[in-house]
Amino acid sequence: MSLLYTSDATRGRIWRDIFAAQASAIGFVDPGDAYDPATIRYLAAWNPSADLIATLPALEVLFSIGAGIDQFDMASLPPHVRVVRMIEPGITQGMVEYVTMAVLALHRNLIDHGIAQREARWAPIKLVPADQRRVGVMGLGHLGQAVLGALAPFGFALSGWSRSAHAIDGVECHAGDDGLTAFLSGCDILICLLPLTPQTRGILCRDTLFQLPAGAAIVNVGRGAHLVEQDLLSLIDEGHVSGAVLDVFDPEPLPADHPFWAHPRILMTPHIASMTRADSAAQALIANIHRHEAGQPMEGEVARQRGY
Ligand code: NDP
Ligand code: OXD
Repeated sequence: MSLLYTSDATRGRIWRDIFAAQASAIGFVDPGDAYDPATIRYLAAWNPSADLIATLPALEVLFSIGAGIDQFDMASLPPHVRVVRMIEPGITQGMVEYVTMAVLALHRNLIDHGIAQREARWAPIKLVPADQRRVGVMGLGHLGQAVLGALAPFGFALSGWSRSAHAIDGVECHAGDDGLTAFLSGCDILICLLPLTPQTRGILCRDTLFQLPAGAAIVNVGRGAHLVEQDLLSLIDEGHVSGAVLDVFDPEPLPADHPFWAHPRILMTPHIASMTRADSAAQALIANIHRHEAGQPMEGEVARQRGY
């Protein structure tokens, strides 16, 4: 029984050593090894081709090497193959750090101060106390809840929105289409931590962003296709949205002539909010394979028909 790994070579070398030391019963192979495709029960990959999947008759589980699974071509995957997203402490820590940085930058008016600096203009802005700054998270999953936990000690007024109802201490929770308007109207800073599904594609559009209070700002760390770019640009031009911190784009890399690059009210990073950490991810993967073999639920298993 083997795991086929088809991603970054540096991480692959670390995983190979960890599997050899801690889970030698699971053979670890990559495309450079001579292996019998009929022995591959597990595939760890970012975006495996349909051609590769077709060569693996014994495939049981497809593990994403990242937290998202929207990159998978589910149609090419036999219905019995289980799909698992990556949940590991490195991804969570990275996301918590990034969103905290983005929220504090927006809360402390870094976009306006940056514009003033480039114009050599001394322009103090009155502080808004954190308890008067309303911060809302779309997506109350593994990462959304971790981010809310990290923001709580600053004293922000926190809220969240998800598909099903949640109850989280210190967070005003909203759910479903019926809860969206009330949620949006109470977000001075809106963070998108949704998975990309047919229901969430384009969710950050004029219709929703216009329901934010005037002057609100957004942080998109979900997926680029959550955002309708032209709608964001026009709402910034109109002054309804004051700025954005964007880590994800559609497509990636973003073309060099895209208006986001030079926009004074947009802070951009190249999809680095968090990254799978090699050592802790290997442990998470091994633990999930053991769970699968023991007939237990795997952490991060995706409901394929739901899309996340
Ligand atoms: P989870 O699956 O744990 O959580 C998803 C959350 O989104 C759940 O709360 C779910 O609701 C909610 N949701 C899903 N669909 C809808 C909908 N139609 N309406 C309202 N809420 C919805 O995901 P994670 O927290 O692990 O990850 C979230 C995303 O973050 C990833 O899919 C990926 O796109 C992105 N990401 C980005 C990274 C980066 O570097 N920029 C790194 C890692 C992840 P419910 O709780 O009711 O099921
Ligand atoms: C992920 C990502 O899904 O990097 O892990 O976006």
